[in-house]
Amino acid sequence: MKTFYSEAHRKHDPPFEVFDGGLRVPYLENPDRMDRILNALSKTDWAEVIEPTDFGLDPIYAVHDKDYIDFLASCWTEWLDTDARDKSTLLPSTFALRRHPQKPTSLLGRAGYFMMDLSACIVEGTYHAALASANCALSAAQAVANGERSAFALCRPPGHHAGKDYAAGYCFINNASVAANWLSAGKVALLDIDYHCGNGTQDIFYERNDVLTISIHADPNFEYPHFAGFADEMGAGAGLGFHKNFPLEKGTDNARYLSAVEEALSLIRKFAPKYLVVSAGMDIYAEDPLGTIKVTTDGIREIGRRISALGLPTVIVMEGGYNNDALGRNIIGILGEFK
Ligand code: SP5
Ligand code: ZN
Repeated sequence: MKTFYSEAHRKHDPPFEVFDGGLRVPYLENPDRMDRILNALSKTDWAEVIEPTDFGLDPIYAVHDKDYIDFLASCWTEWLDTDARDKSTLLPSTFALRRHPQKPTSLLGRAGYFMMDLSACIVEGTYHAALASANCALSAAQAVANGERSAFALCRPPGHHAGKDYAAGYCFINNASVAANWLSAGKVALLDIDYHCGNGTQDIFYERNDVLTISIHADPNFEYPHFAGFADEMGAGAGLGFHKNFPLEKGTDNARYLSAVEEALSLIRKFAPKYLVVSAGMDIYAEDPLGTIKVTTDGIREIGRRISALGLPTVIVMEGGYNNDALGRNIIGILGEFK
């Protein structure tokens, strides 16, 4: 299986993130995650790791607002020009609610406007890494458009929390959405199995009927991102009926999770897309430090088997997953069903 991967992610290595209560913790979405996956892939006889192609900015502007991408491009240099005492990561402390915000011009104003939380930390290498990550997703989409049955985008940073005009939850550019939009000359289904709701993907496609978006995740009534992912959010305008959320309770086991997967797959069959994009977060794993869902490695393999049985040309995009010891084995579990 073609796996698109760039070393550019290594320079996106924020020193910390901030949890609820103001607790500074080491950045969970760290470069070691990729090493664990690369190591596991290198032990298979079917994974071929390839550098992504550069698709330029147009496919990114097609899903994100230009002023947001411009902010990502210039904010680090601007941050170094400020008189902040600790410049180790750009992290604002004031955030814009999307009620009647005035578009700010200052750096910290824009940071608070274009960022949703305290885990989308920006450092010098972030923008370059985010572009390379999006190019991995686009390259995997191109491989599938050219006839591959499946391809893997080994993306870091991940993407599914990034909306049209904001970074959130370790995500800056919505890789899976960029790929799905690039493929959307025909109908595309995007299935998000990350533990967290794919709020950014939901935001991007909410009013579109050519991309069916489905997210299976921990109920936002108790889990991040708190403000999206509820069952009654089903799309709007032309997109009404083309978004589906499956909020799940704490402790969800393999059987319950797989029943949500089956419901999602029957919606996809009915939609009859040309391509499938999977936002593959491995934080559904029972031993994940951020998760509360109890899917095992066997469960992850079974999820892969059932998605693969759709028989659709499929782009698998890396999202979250923070139990680094289990990450390689879990990714091999799902990818192995497509090889
Ligand atoms: C891509 C992805 O999986 N992003 C997840 C971002 C989650 N950030 C919010 C973290 C909330 C931390 N709550 C602490 C619970 C520790 N047991
Ligand atoms: Zn997640």
